Amino acid sequence: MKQGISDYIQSVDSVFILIVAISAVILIGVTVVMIYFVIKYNRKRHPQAVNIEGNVALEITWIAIPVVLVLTMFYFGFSTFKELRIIPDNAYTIKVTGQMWKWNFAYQNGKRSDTLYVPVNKPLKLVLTSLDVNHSFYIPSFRIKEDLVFGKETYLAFIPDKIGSYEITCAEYCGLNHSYMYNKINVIPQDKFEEWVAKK
Ligand SMILES: [Cu+2]
Repeated sequence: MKQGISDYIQSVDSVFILIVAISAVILIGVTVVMIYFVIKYNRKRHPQAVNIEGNVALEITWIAIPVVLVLTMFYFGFSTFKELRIIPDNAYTIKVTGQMWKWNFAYQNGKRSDTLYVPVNKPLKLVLTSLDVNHSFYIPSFRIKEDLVFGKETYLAFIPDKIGSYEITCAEYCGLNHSYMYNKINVIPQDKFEEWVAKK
């Protein structure tokens, strides 16, 4: 990610509003036309059905409009998502391990914790994996979500640019105590982080 998380949050929210708006237009459009046709072509007015043999212009239109709408949603959604995959050269790497039913975070010097501590304004690369089933690393406040898969490493990058404490949760049902996979990410000043991470 080249931008801070605040800008990313805005991008994701804009895409969300765009997709909801397009969906609303489709929902209302289809419903209105459907009701109109139900009234206009009801049995009393048109007792005898007329067979229509096809209409090329109409068929092209009803293919083209949905294709444009769907590709618009895909374009903005994917270009926003791609930001998570841009790893800055100076990124600090943290290994995230998910297991039934807890998180484990490993820092570059080998320190481990179950609550995530990160320095503010520092690009981060999270490398995620699972020890058992599929989990999903989710920080709702940051609009970040990435699956953890057994036997495979996934990754994402972001720059936390606001100090504070935010929720981390598992967003993929992973068994009986799925709801225990709840923790915090604490974004703290750089010097505080260095002090914290140096303490074993
Ligand atoms: Cu889980």
